[in-house]
Amino acid sequence: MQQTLILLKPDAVQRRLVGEVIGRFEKKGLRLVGLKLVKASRDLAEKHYAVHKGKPFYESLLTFLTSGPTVAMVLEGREAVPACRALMGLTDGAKSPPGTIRGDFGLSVQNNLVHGSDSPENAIIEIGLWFKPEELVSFTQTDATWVG
Ligand code: DAT
Ligand code: MG
Repeated sequence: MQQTLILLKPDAVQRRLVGEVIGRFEKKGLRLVGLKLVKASRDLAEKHYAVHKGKPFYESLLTFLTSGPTVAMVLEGREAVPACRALMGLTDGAKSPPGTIRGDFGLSVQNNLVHGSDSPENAIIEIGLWFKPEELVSFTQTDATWVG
């Protein structure tokens, strides 16, 4: 079963959108297997966004991600990576369609509320950055046969 790393970035926490956003992932049918509140260190933020090192927005992005608490989650389910990316919408909130998290709650590119892994391979790497193996809880959800 596919897993993905989802972050509710500091803007989502500051704007009190944590419950709303987690609710969307839950209602879609994703299974919550890890959840915690983290104030990301510079080191963690650098590792998480290593692929963007050298880009003009990199320093600002790190300042943003380390500016306050982030809710880190591991979600599991069939096609969890693309399913979560679809719920999130496009990177730019202004261009993201209504009905998506970024489309419904923001206009910004940087302050776009959520992070979601972009491939199963990157999900494994990112989960390893944010969670220790013992922090993940594997269980059978009672509606699994209905949700898929
Ligand atoms: P996504 O988060 O949709 O996977 P990404 O991996 O390309 O997008 O970029 C990571 C984050 O960096 C993104 O959520 C917001 C920020 N970002 C991307 N492009 C940007 C830009 N042109 N200006 C400012 N911030 C940007
Ligand atoms: Mg990305």
